[in-house]
Amino acid sequence: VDDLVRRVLASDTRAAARLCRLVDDRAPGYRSLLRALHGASAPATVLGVTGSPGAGKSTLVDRLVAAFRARGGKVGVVAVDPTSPFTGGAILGDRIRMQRHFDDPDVFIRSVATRGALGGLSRSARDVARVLEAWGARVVVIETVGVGQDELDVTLAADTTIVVVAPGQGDDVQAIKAGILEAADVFAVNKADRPGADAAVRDLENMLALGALTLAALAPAGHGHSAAPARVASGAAGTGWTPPIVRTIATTDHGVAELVLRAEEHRAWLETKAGRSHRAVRARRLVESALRDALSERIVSELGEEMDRAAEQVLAREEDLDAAVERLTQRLRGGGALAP
Ligand SMILES: Nc1nc2c(ncn2[C@@H]2O[C@H](COP(=O)(O)OP(=O)(O)O)[C@@H](O)[C@H]2O)c(=O)[nH]1
Ligand SMILES: [Mg+2]
Repeated sequence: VDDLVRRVLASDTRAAARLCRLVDDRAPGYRSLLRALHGASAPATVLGVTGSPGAGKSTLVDRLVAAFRARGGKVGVVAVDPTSPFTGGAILGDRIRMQRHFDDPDVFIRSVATRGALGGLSRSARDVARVLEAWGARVVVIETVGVGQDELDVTLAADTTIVVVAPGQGDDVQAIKAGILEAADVFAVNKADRPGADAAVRDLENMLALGALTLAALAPAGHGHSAAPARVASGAAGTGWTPPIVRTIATTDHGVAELVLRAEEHRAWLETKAGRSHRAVRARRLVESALRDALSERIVSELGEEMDRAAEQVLAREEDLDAAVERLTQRLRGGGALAP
């Protein structure tokens, strides 16, 4: 085993930081280093925290980290920052929000930025979460803005996803993208000190009562060719999971203990029969999402120039679009390994 890998597994923080940088840079050989981590450490509980910008995710993550640290054990945080390929933008604010943990050697906070490549974000976030798990984190919290499929896919790697909803940002619950709400295993209605929190809770309750949200996101994607089990029964049937709603005030820690409790209940539910089939559906979607990302990368790296030429021909009506796609697909079939 590589020396760097050995040091990460021995909880060497500097080695973990170095491996994270190799992941960021997609340095040659980094995937085999990640693979060497497989199964080499105890699995961490992965907690996703998602929601609209400004909802209070980072403030809440700071509180969650404190709650997990109070029990002992290392904690990792992966902050997904879509705004900048460099560590500017939101991360500076997040640094302030999570400041008190920066001095704690048992808390590892790492930001992941987009490189513009399709699917790059969810893959990088998963990769960094793997490094933090290998470093010894018992819990890895992934904060991500719930905009765009790529970021929502980040939550497929989480055991439990907390969706943070806040009143009074002009985004009442109805206006929040359905995809975000459907990712929820637990809802945090944050900024409960502000007017509108009760209305937000009511809206969520109504949506849940209508069955609109209960695990709906886990219906297998695609067109009926899925080998995954059917959708998990809704909470009404008594066998499934209905996302609980917790009022929180992240700035004062109010409700955070209950939020942790609900997340743990969900984690325990995952071990039940219904929970296991839920995980099977999610794992199937994770594999599909990861495969799609890998193929997208391969398409761009292997066929970039040919796509340009095909575009010219299609534009000049020298070639039919379907024919061009068929031709390019054939080229891809003859290609090499999926991993870059
Ligand atoms: N009044 C109030 N403000 C909050 C609460 N939680 C977070 N905030 C504030 O909301 C702003 C955005 O918080 P942040 O954690 O950065 O949100 P994020 O973009 O979702 O990560 C900050 O100014 C926080 O201090 C809360 O429960 N009540
Ligand atoms: Mg944030």
